[in-house]
Amino acid sequence: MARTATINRKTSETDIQLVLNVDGTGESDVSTGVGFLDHMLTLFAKHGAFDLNVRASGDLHVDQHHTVEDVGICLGMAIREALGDKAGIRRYGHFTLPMDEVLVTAAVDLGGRPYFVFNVDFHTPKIGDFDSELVEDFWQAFSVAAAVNLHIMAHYGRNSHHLAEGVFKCMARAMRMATSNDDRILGVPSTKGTL
Ligand SMILES: [Mn+2]
Repeated sequence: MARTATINRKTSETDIQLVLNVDGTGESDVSTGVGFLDHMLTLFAKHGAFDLNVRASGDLHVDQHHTVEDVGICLGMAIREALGDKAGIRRYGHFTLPMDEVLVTAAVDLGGRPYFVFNVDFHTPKIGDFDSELVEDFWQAFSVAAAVNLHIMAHYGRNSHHLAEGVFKCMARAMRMATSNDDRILGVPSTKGTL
């Protein structure tokens, strides 16, 4: 069965269409009105080998927060929907990724219970015109919407662009592992029988 999802989510703040294929090849077409978020989602798709199409129009005259957070919600909803009952998946995933002077670790459990730990210190409040703190807000929103336990930490690093990019690339690889199928897992990977 195809592990895909199409999300349409419209509020008074944002209007988002997102299409995800978990078993893709890294193709993406992303336009959110927030250039740095487009950059992050494009590399998330590439390094996760997910196909991702995102169209978002948000209240950027307020600021970027609603748009970034709501795209995180939609990506989380799409992951949850695409994985269905999660039969046969690895469930756990982790990666440690270097990005020039930055080293980031991400660990995920697709076990159905949201939890979020983010231990990344940005040294500048802005990355271009992007608010650095929105990286945390994006993944927090994703964690709740996808119902995943997500731990992200930067061991060290200086440049805020590299830190953000390291986080998204590392999450891509951790999610790629966690969502991949393990042919030794015949049902749902939980002793409780459900996730
Ligand atoms: Mn970059």
